[in-house]
Amino acid sequence: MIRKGSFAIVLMLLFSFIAMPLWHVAPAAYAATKTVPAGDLATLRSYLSSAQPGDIIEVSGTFTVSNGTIATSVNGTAGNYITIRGTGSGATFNFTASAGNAAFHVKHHYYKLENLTINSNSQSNKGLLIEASHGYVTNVTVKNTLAEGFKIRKNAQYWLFSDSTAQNTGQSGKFGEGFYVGDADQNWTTAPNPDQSGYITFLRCSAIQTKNDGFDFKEGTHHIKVVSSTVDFQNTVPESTVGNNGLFMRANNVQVIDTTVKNNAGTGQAFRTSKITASDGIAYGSNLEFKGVTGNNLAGAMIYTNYTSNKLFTDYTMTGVSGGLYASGSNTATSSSPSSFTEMTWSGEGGSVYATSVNLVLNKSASASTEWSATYAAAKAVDGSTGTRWASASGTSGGQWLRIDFGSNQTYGKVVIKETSFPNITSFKLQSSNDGTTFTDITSGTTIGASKTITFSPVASRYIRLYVNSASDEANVNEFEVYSN
Ligand SMILES: [Ca+2]
Ligand SMILES: [Ca+2]
Repeated sequence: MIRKGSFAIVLMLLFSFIAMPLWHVAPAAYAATKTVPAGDLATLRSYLSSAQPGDIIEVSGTFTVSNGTIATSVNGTAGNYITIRGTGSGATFNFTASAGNAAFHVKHHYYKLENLTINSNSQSNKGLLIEASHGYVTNVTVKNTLAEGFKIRKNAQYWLFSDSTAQNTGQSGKFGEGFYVGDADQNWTTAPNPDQSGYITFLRCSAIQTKNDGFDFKEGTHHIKVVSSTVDFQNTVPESTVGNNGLFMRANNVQVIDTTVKNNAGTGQAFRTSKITASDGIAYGSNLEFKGVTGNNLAGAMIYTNYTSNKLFTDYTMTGVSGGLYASGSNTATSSSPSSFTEMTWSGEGGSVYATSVNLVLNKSASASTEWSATYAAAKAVDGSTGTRWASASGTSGGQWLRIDFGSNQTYGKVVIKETSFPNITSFKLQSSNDGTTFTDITSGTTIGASKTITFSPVASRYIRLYVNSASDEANVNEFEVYSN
Protein backbone atom coordinates (compact mmCIF):
# COMPACT_ATOMS: atom_id res chain seq x y z
CA MET A 1 0.00 0.00 0.00
CA ILE A 2 1.25 3.48 -0.79
CA ARG A 3 0.39 5.92 1.94
CA LYS A 4 -0.99 9.31 0.97
CA GLY A 5 2.24 11.20 1.90
CA SER A 6 4.47 8.83 -0.06
CA PHE A 7 2.22 9.17 -3.07
CA ALA A 8 2.67 12.94 -2.96
CA ILE A 9 6.47 12.50 -2.92
CA VAL A 10 6.30 10.17 -5.91
CA LEU A 11 4.21 12.76 -7.78
CA MET A 12 6.73 15.48 -6.91
CA LEU A 13 9.64 13.34 -8.13
CA LEU A 14 7.77 12.53 -11.31
CA PHE A 15 7.07 16.22 -11.86
CA SER A 16 10.74 16.99 -11.26
CA PHE A 17 11.86 14.55 -13.96
CA ILE A 18 9.39 16.01 -16.44
CA ALA A 19 10.22 19.59 -15.56
CA MET A 20 14.02 19.17 -15.28
CA PRO A 21 14.80 19.65 -18.98
CA LEU A 22 13.08 23.01 -18.81
CA TRP A 23 15.64 24.46 -16.43
CA HIS A 24 18.61 22.36 -17.42
CA VAL A 25 18.59 23.57 -21.01
CA ALA A 26 22.37 23.59 -21.37
CA PRO A 27 25.23 22.89 -19.06
CA ALA A 28 26.45 26.16 -17.57
CA ALA A 29 30.06 27.11 -18.41
CA TYR A 30 32.09 29.36 -16.21
CA ALA A 31 35.20 31.40 -16.88
CA ALA A 32 38.05 30.34 -14.65
CA THR A 33 41.68 30.89 -13.90
CA LYS A 34 43.48 27.78 -15.10
CA THR A 35 47.10 27.21 -14.18
CA VAL A 36 49.16 25.18 -16.63
CA PRO A 37 51.93 23.19 -14.92
CA ALA A 38 55.29 24.77 -15.86
CA GLY A 39 56.24 23.84 -19.43
CA ASP A 40 53.27 21.47 -19.92
CA LEU A 41 52.38 22.09 -23.57
CA ALA A 42 49.67 19.39 -23.80
CA THR A 43 47.76 20.96 -20.92
CA LEU A 44 48.09 24.44 -22.44
CA ARG A 45 46.71 23.18 -25.76
CA SER A 46 43.83 21.48 -23.98
CA TYR A 47 42.98 24.68 -22.06
CA LEU A 48 43.13 26.68 -25.32
CA SER A 49 40.80 24.30 -27.13
CA SER A 50 38.25 24.19 -24.28
CA ALA A 51 38.55 27.89 -23.31
CA GLN A 52 35.52 29.89 -22.17
CA PRO A 53 35.29 33.67 -22.62
CA GLY A 54 36.85 35.26 -19.55
CA ASP A 55 39.29 32.43 -18.93
CA ILE A 56 42.73 33.33 -17.62
CA ILE A 57 45.24 30.68 -18.65
CA GLU A 58 48.38 31.04 -16.56
CA VAL A 59 51.66 29.74 -17.97
CA SER A 60 55.17 29.64 -16.59
CA GLY A 61 58.58 28.10 -17.23
CA THR A 62 59.93 26.95 -20.59
CA PHE A 63 57.75 25.09 -23.07
CA THR A 64 59.69 22.97 -25.57
CA VAL A 65 57.59 22.97 -28.73
CA SER A 66 58.46 20.23 -31.23
CA ASN A 67 55.04 19.62 -32.76
CA GLY A 68 53.88 22.69 -34.62
CA THR A 69 52.04 25.93 -34.07
CA ILE A 70 50.35 26.94 -30.83
CA ALA A 71 46.94 28.28 -31.84
CA THR A 72 43.71 29.62 -30.40
CA SER A 73 40.42 27.84 -31.10
CA VAL A 74 37.73 29.84 -29.24
CA ASN A 75 36.58 33.48 -29.40
CA GLY A 76 36.48 35.64 -26.30
CA THR A 77 33.82 38.35 -26.07
CA ALA A 78 33.89 42.14 -25.65
CA GLY A 79 33.53 41.96 -21.89
CA ASN A 80 35.39 38.70 -21.47
CA TYR A 81 38.76 38.43 -23.15
CA ILE A 82 40.62 35.14 -23.02
CA THR A 83 43.96 35.80 -21.35
CA ILE A 84 47.20 33.85 -21.77
CA ARG A 85 49.37 35.17 -18.97
CA GLY A 86 52.95 34.38 -18.06
CA THR A 87 53.32 34.35 -14.29
CA GLY A 88 56.45 34.75 -12.18
CA SER A 89 59.24 35.70 -14.58
CA GLY A 90 56.99 34.86 -17.55
CA ALA A 91 56.83 31.88 -19.87
CA THR A 92 59.06 30.99 -22.84
CA PHE A 93 58.00 28.98 -25.87
CA ASN A 94 61.12 27.45 -27.30
CA PHE A 95 60.54 25.90 -30.73
CA THR A 96 62.73 22.90 -31.58
CA ALA A 97 61.07 21.61 -34.77
CA SER A 98 59.31 23.24 -37.70
CA ALA A 99 56.18 25.20 -36.83
CA GLY A 100 55.61 26.17 -40.48
CA ASN A 101 54.09 29.59 -41.07
CA ALA A 102 53.72 30.78 -37.46
CA ALA A 103 54.95 29.84 -34.04
CA PHE A 104 51.96 31.32 -32.23
CA HIS A 105 48.69 31.97 -34.06
CA VAL A 106 45.84 34.09 -32.69
CA LYS A 107 42.94 33.51 -35.06
CA HIS A 108 40.08 34.28 -32.67
CA HIS A 109 38.77 37.56 -31.29
CA TYR A 110 39.24 39.18 -27.88
CA TYR A 111 42.55 37.90 -26.57
CA LYS A 112 45.14 39.18 -24.12
CA LEU A 113 48.71 37.89 -24.24
CA GLU A 114 50.97 38.90 -21.37
CA ASN A 115 54.54 38.21 -20.26
CA LEU A 116 55.52 35.69 -22.92
CA THR A 117 58.65 34.98 -24.98
CA ILE A 118 58.20 33.27 -28.32
CA ASN A 119 61.58 31.97 -29.50
CA SER A 120 61.15 30.59 -32.99
CA ASN A 121 64.74 29.37 -33.22
CA SER A 122 64.31 29.64 -37.02
CA GLN A 123 61.56 27.02 -36.87
CA SER A 124 58.74 29.26 -38.16
CA ASN A 125 58.36 32.01 -40.72
CA LYS A 126 56.44 34.32 -38.40
CA GLY A 127 56.53 34.58 -34.63
CA LEU A 128 53.16 35.87 -33.43
CA LEU A 129 50.57 35.86 -36.23
CA ILE A 130 47.34 37.72 -35.47
CA GLU A 131 44.37 37.28 -37.82
CA ALA A 132 41.53 38.39 -35.54
CA SER A 133 40.30 41.55 -33.82
CA HIS A 134 40.35 43.11 -30.36
CA GLY A 135 43.17 42.42 -28.01
CA TYR A 136 46.13 43.43 -25.94
CA VAL A 137 49.68 42.14 -26.31
CA THR A 138 51.72 43.20 -23.30
CA ASN A 139 55.36 42.44 -22.56
CA VAL A 140 55.70 39.84 -25.29
CA THR A 141 59.06 39.16 -26.97
CA VAL A 142 59.32 37.43 -30.34
CA LYS A 143 62.73 36.40 -31.58
CA ASN A 144 64.77 34.43 -34.08
CA THR A 145 62.03 34.06 -36.71
CA LEU A 146 62.81 33.19 -40.32
CA ALA A 147 60.60 36.10 -41.48
CA GLU A 148 58.39 38.63 -39.60
CA GLY A 149 58.25 38.80 -35.82
CA PHE A 150 54.78 40.21 -35.13
CA LYS A 151 52.41 39.92 -38.11
CA ILE A 152 48.93 41.47 -37.93
CA ARG A 153 46.74 40.94 -40.98
CA LYS A 154 43.44 39.74 -42.51
CA ASN A 155 41.50 42.86 -41.45
CA ALA A 156 42.71 42.49 -37.86
CA GLN A 157 41.57 45.56 -35.92
CA TYR A 158 41.77 47.10 -32.47
CA TRP A 159 45.00 45.87 -30.95
CA LEU A 160 47.29 47.51 -28.42
CA PHE A 161 50.85 46.20 -28.33
CA SER A 162 52.80 47.56 -25.38
CA ASP A 163 56.25 46.95 -23.92
CA SER A 164 56.84 44.27 -26.53
CA THR A 165 59.99 43.40 -28.48
CA ALA A 166 60.87 41.86 -31.85
CA GLN A 167 64.47 40.69 -31.91
CA ASN A 168 66.69 39.07 -34.54
CA THR A 169 63.81 38.58 -36.95
CA GLY A 170 64.50 37.60 -40.58
CA GLN A 171 66.90 34.69 -40.05
CA SER A 172 66.06 33.52 -43.59
CA GLY A 173 68.24 36.46 -44.63
CA LYS A 174 65.78 38.54 -46.63
CA PHE A 175 62.27 39.00 -45.28
CA GLY A 176 61.74 39.62 -41.61
CA GLU A 177 60.37 42.89 -40.28
CA GLY A 178 59.91 43.28 -36.55
CA PHE A 179 56.28 44.48 -36.58
CA TYR A 180 54.28 44.11 -39.79
CA VAL A 181 50.68 45.19 -40.41
CA GLY A 182 48.80 43.92 -43.47
CA ASP A 183 50.33 42.41 -46.59
CA ALA A 184 51.67 43.70 -49.87
CA ASP A 185 48.77 43.87 -52.33
CA GLN A 186 49.86 40.81 -54.30
CA ASN A 187 49.60 38.84 -51.05
CA TRP A 188 46.32 40.21 -49.66
CA THR A 189 44.53 37.37 -47.87
CA THR A 190 41.41 39.48 -48.37
CA ALA A 191 41.88 39.83 -52.16
CA PRO A 192 40.44 41.35 -54.24
CA ASN A 193 39.68 43.68 -51.31
CA PRO A 194 42.53 45.39 -49.48
CA ASP A 195 43.74 44.10 -46.16
CA GLN A 196 42.20 46.76 -43.94
CA SER A 197 43.93 45.90 -40.70
CA GLY A 198 43.88 49.02 -38.54
CA TYR A 199 43.23 50.79 -35.26
CA ILE A 200 46.50 49.37 -34.02
CA THR A 201 48.82 51.00 -31.49
CA PHE A 202 52.41 50.13 -30.64
CA LEU A 203 53.35 51.67 -27.29
CA ARG A 204 56.89 51.37 -25.93
CA CYS A 205 57.73 48.59 -28.39
CA SER A 206 61.22 47.74 -29.63
CA ALA A 207 62.51 46.24 -32.87
CA ILE A 208 66.06 45.07 -32.31
CA GLN A 209 68.44 43.99 -35.05
CA THR A 210 65.74 43.09 -37.54
CA LYS A 211 66.95 41.93 -40.97
CA ASN A 212 64.23 43.95 -42.71
CA ASP A 213 62.39 47.15 -41.63
CA GLY A 214 61.70 47.55 -37.91
CA PHE A 215 58.03 48.34 -38.64
CA ASP A 216 56.22 47.94 -41.97
CA PHE A 217 52.61 49.03 -42.58
CA LYS A 218 51.23 47.94 -45.94
CA GLU A 219 48.88 49.48 -48.50
CA GLY A 220 45.26 49.21 -47.36
CA THR A 221 46.03 49.28 -43.63
CA HIS A 222 45.08 52.36 -41.66
CA HIS A 223 44.93 54.13 -38.29
CA ILE A 224 48.20 53.01 -36.76
CA LYS A 225 50.12 54.71 -33.95
CA VAL A 226 53.71 54.08 -32.90
CA VAL A 227 54.35 55.77 -29.56
CA SER A 228 57.55 55.95 -27.48
CA SER A 229 59.02 53.05 -29.44
CA THR A 230 62.51 52.21 -30.69
CA VAL A 231 64.14 50.58 -33.69
CA ASP A 232 67.76 49.63 -33.03
CA PHE A 233 69.72 47.88 -35.78
CA GLN A 234 72.69 47.59 -33.43
CA ASN A 235 75.09 48.79 -36.13
CA THR A 236 74.23 45.95 -38.50
CA VAL A 237 73.41 46.30 -42.21
CA PRO A 238 69.83 45.13 -42.84
CA GLU A 239 68.83 43.44 -46.10
CA SER A 240 68.76 46.12 -48.80
CA THR A 241 66.47 44.88 -51.60
CA VAL A 242 63.14 44.56 -49.74
CA GLY A 243 63.44 46.92 -46.81
CA ASN A 244 66.08 48.39 -44.56
CA ASN A 245 64.27 51.28 -42.91
CA GLY A 246 63.29 51.99 -39.34
CA LEU A 247 59.64 52.37 -40.30
CA PHE A 248 58.30 51.80 -43.83
CA MET A 249 54.74 53.06 -44.32
CA ARG A 250 52.26 52.73 -47.14
CA ALA A 251 49.23 52.88 -44.85
CA ASN A 252 46.78 55.75 -44.42
CA ASN A 253 46.54 57.69 -41.14
CA VAL A 254 49.70 56.84 -39.27
CA GLN A 255 51.19 58.75 -36.34
CA VAL A 256 54.75 58.14 -35.22
CA ILE A 257 55.27 59.84 -31.85
CA ASP A 258 58.36 60.15 -29.63
CA THR A 259 59.95 57.27 -31.49
CA THR A 260 63.66 56.67 -32.16
CA VAL A 261 65.47 54.86 -34.97
CA LYS A 262 69.16 54.23 -34.37
CA ASN A 263 72.36 52.41 -35.25
CA ASN A 264 71.52 51.52 -38.84
CA ALA A 265 74.78 50.83 -40.70
CA GLY A 266 72.82 50.37 -43.95
CA THR A 267 71.53 53.11 -46.21
CA GLY A 268 67.84 52.90 -45.26
CA GLN A 269 65.97 55.87 -43.85
CA ALA A 270 64.71 56.21 -40.31
CA PHE A 271 61.22 56.91 -41.66
CA ARG A 272 60.18 56.00 -45.19
CA THR A 273 56.74 56.77 -46.55
CA SER A 274 55.52 55.79 -49.95
CA LYS A 275 52.23 56.77 -51.49
CA ILE A 276 51.41 54.17 -54.12
CA THR A 277 48.48 52.98 -56.18
CA ALA A 278 47.74 49.37 -55.26
CA SER A 279 46.29 46.62 -57.44
CA ASP A 280 42.75 47.74 -56.49
CA GLY A 281 43.43 51.07 -58.22
CA ILE A 282 43.41 53.04 -54.96
CA ALA A 283 46.33 55.16 -53.79
CA TYR A 284 47.47 54.48 -50.23
CA GLY A 285 50.03 56.29 -48.08
CA SER A 286 48.27 59.50 -47.05
CA ASN A 287 48.05 61.42 -43.79
CA LEU A 288 51.24 60.32 -42.07
CA GLU A 289 52.55 62.37 -39.17
CA PHE A 290 55.88 62.41 -37.34
CA LYS A 291 55.90 64.06 -33.91
CA GLY A 292 58.97 64.21 -31.67
CA VAL A 293 60.87 61.61 -33.68
CA THR A 294 64.61 60.93 -33.33
CA GLY A 295 67.27 59.58 -35.67
CA ASN A 296 70.56 58.57 -34.10
CA ASN A 297 73.68 57.12 -35.70
CA LEU A 298 72.35 56.38 -39.16
CA ALA A 299 74.34 55.89 -42.36
CA GLY A 300 71.22 56.87 -44.33
CA ALA A 301 68.82 59.80 -44.05
CA MET A 302 66.07 60.67 -41.62
CA ILE A 303 63.13 60.72 -44.03
CA TYR A 304 62.06 59.69 -47.49
CA THR A 305 58.63 60.74 -48.70
CA ASN A 306 57.03 61.04 -52.10
CA TYR A 307 54.00 62.87 -50.73
CA THR A 308 54.36 66.44 -49.49
CA SER A 309 51.17 66.48 -47.42
CA ASN A 310 52.62 64.15 -44.83
CA LYS A 311 53.54 66.14 -41.71
CA LEU A 312 56.83 66.52 -39.93
CA PHE A 313 56.51 68.31 -36.59
CA THR A 314 59.55 70.45 -35.92
CA ASP A 315 60.39 68.85 -32.57
CA TYR A 316 62.46 66.11 -34.22
CA THR A 317 66.06 65.32 -33.19
CA MET A 318 68.92 64.15 -35.42
CA THR A 319 72.28 63.00 -34.09
CA GLY A 320 74.86 61.49 -36.42
CA VAL A 321 72.45 61.09 -39.33
CA SER A 322 74.84 60.98 -42.29
CA GLY A 323 72.21 61.29 -45.02
CA GLY A 324 70.63 64.45 -43.61
CA LEU A 325 66.97 65.22 -43.03
CA TYR A 326 65.66 64.13 -46.45
CA ALA A 327 67.03 61.29 -48.53
CA SER A 328 68.23 61.93 -52.04
CA GLY A 329 65.21 62.02 -54.35
CA SER A 330 62.75 62.65 -51.54
CA ASN A 331 60.12 65.34 -51.44
CA THR A 332 59.78 67.36 -48.27
CA ALA A 333 56.98 66.88 -45.78
CA THR A 334 54.78 69.67 -44.46
CA SER A 335 56.55 71.36 -41.55
CA SER A 336 54.28 71.71 -38.50
CA SER A 337 54.46 73.21 -35.03
CA PRO A 338 54.40 70.66 -32.19
CA SER A 339 51.67 72.68 -30.49
CA SER A 340 49.30 71.88 -33.35
CA PHE A 341 49.62 68.14 -32.85
CA THR A 342 46.54 66.15 -31.87
CA GLU A 343 46.61 62.45 -31.15
CA MET A 344 44.45 60.38 -33.48
CA THR A 345 42.04 58.58 -31.18
CA TRP A 346 39.36 55.94 -31.47
CA SER A 347 37.05 54.06 -29.20
CA GLY A 348 38.64 50.77 -28.26
CA GLU A 349 41.99 49.15 -27.62
CA GLY A 350 44.90 51.63 -27.85
CA GLY A 351 42.54 54.42 -28.92
CA SER A 352 44.08 56.99 -26.58
CA VAL A 353 47.54 56.35 -25.18
CA TYR A 354 49.67 59.39 -25.94
CA ALA A 355 47.61 62.27 -24.56
CA THR A 356 46.90 60.33 -21.40
CA SER A 357 50.60 59.56 -20.85
CA VAL A 358 51.85 63.15 -21.13
CA ASN A 359 52.57 64.87 -17.82
CA LEU A 360 51.28 68.37 -18.58
CA VAL A 361 53.40 70.07 -15.89
CA LEU A 362 56.73 68.34 -16.50
CA ASN A 363 59.46 71.02 -16.38
CA LYS A 364 56.85 73.81 -16.44
CA SER A 365 57.30 77.01 -14.48
CA ALA A 366 56.65 76.38 -10.77
CA SER A 367 56.56 78.67 -7.76
CA ALA A 368 55.77 78.15 -4.10
CA SER A 369 54.74 80.05 -0.99
CA THR A 370 58.19 79.39 0.49
CA GLU A 371 61.24 77.21 -0.27
CA TRP A 372 63.62 75.49 2.17
CA SER A 373 66.55 76.41 -0.11
CA ALA A 374 67.47 76.47 -3.80
CA THR A 375 68.05 72.71 -3.60
CA TYR A 376 64.41 72.30 -2.57
CA ALA A 377 62.93 74.87 -4.95
CA ALA A 378 59.38 74.59 -6.33
CA ALA A 379 60.76 73.46 -9.72
CA LYS A 380 62.03 70.26 -8.09
CA ALA A 381 58.42 69.08 -7.79
CA VAL A 382 57.98 69.04 -11.57
CA ASP A 383 61.42 67.88 -12.79
CA GLY A 384 60.37 64.29 -13.43
CA SER A 385 62.51 62.80 -10.68
CA THR A 386 61.36 61.49 -7.32
CA GLY A 387 64.98 61.91 -6.20
CA THR A 388 64.43 65.67 -5.91
CA ARG A 389 61.69 67.60 -4.10
CA TRP A 390 60.14 70.89 -3.19
CA ALA A 391 60.26 71.60 0.56
CA SER A 392 58.66 74.61 2.25
CA ALA A 393 60.79 76.84 4.47
CA SER A 394 62.04 75.58 7.83
CA GLY A 395 59.39 75.83 10.51
CA THR A 396 56.42 76.08 8.12
CA SER A 397 53.51 73.63 7.93
CA GLY A 398 49.90 74.51 6.96
CA GLY A 399 49.13 77.37 4.57
CA GLN A 400 51.94 76.53 2.13
CA TRP A 401 51.31 76.10 -1.59
CA LEU A 402 52.88 74.93 -4.85
CA ARG A 403 51.72 76.60 -8.08
CA ILE A 404 52.45 75.50 -11.66
CA ASP A 405 51.92 77.57 -14.79
CA PHE A 406 51.01 75.37 -17.78
CA GLY A 407 52.01 78.25 -20.06
CA SER A 408 48.66 78.07 -21.83
CA ASN A 409 45.17 76.85 -21.06
CA GLN A 410 45.15 73.07 -20.50
CA THR A 411 42.39 70.57 -19.82
CA TYR A 412 43.15 68.00 -17.15
CA GLY A 413 41.31 65.46 -15.02
CA LYS A 414 44.02 63.59 -13.15
CA VAL A 415 46.73 64.59 -10.69
CA VAL A 416 49.38 62.31 -9.19
CA ILE A 417 51.21 63.57 -6.09
CA LYS A 418 54.32 61.79 -4.81
CA GLU A 419 55.24 62.63 -1.24
CA THR A 420 58.01 60.06 -1.09
CA SER A 421 60.54 61.52 1.34
CA PHE A 422 58.49 63.10 4.12
CA PRO A 423 54.73 62.39 4.06
CA ASN A 424 53.86 65.32 6.30
CA ILE A 425 50.76 66.72 4.58
CA THR A 426 47.52 65.89 6.41
CA SER A 427 45.01 67.99 4.47
CA PHE A 428 45.19 69.62 1.02
CA LYS A 429 43.20 71.16 -1.82
CA LEU A 430 43.77 71.21 -5.59
CA GLN A 431 42.86 74.55 -7.12
CA SER A 432 42.70 76.07 -10.61
CA SER A 433 43.23 79.62 -11.78
CA ASN A 434 43.38 81.57 -15.00
CA ASP A 435 45.35 84.55 -13.61
CA GLY A 436 47.62 82.84 -11.05
CA THR A 437 46.08 84.88 -8.24
CA THR A 438 42.44 83.98 -7.79
CA PHE A 439 41.95 80.24 -7.26
CA THR A 440 38.92 77.98 -7.40
CA ASP A 441 38.84 74.67 -5.52
CA ILE A 442 38.83 71.54 -7.68
CA THR A 443 38.88 68.85 -5.01
CA SER A 444 40.40 68.12 -1.61
CA GLY A 445 42.05 65.29 0.29
CA THR A 446 43.75 64.34 3.52
CA THR A 447 47.04 62.43 3.57
CA ILE A 448 49.07 61.76 0.40
CA GLY A 449 51.98 59.37 0.93
CA ALA A 450 54.34 57.83 -1.65
CA SER A 451 51.91 58.21 -4.53
CA LYS A 452 48.32 59.36 -4.63
CA THR A 453 46.24 59.52 -7.81
CA ILE A 454 43.36 61.96 -7.77
CA THR A 455 40.81 62.05 -10.59
CA PHE A 456 38.05 64.59 -11.16
CA SER A 457 35.78 65.99 -13.86
CA PRO A 458 38.10 67.67 -16.38
CA VAL A 459 39.05 71.27 -15.62
CA ALA A 460 40.54 73.81 -18.05
CA SER A 461 42.89 76.46 -16.69
CA ARG A 462 46.27 78.17 -17.10
CA TYR A 463 47.45 77.48 -13.50
CA ILE A 464 47.05 74.65 -11.01
CA ARG A 465 47.86 74.87 -7.30
CA LEU A 466 48.36 72.41 -4.49
CA TYR A 467 47.26 74.17 -1.33
CA VAL A 468 48.35 72.58 1.94
CA ASN A 469 45.72 73.14 4.60
CA SER A 470 47.67 71.37 7.31
CA ALA A 471 50.87 69.36 7.73
CA SER A 472 52.69 67.74 10.63
CA ASP A 473 55.93 69.49 9.56
CA GLU A 474 57.26 71.25 6.43
CA ALA A 475 55.51 70.36 3.14
CA ASN A 476 57.59 68.09 0.88
CA VAL A 477 56.49 67.13 -2.62
CA ASN A 478 58.84 64.92 -4.64
CA GLU A 479 56.71 65.01 -7.79
CA PHE A 480 53.49 66.68 -8.83
CA GLU A 481 52.04 65.36 -12.11
CA VAL A 482 49.00 66.42 -14.11
CA TYR A 483 47.36 64.40 -16.90
CA SER A 484 44.49 64.93 -19.28
CA ASN A 485 42.57 61.98 -17.83
CA1 LIG B 1 59.67 45.65 -45.65
CA1 LIG C 1 61.31 65.96 -8.22
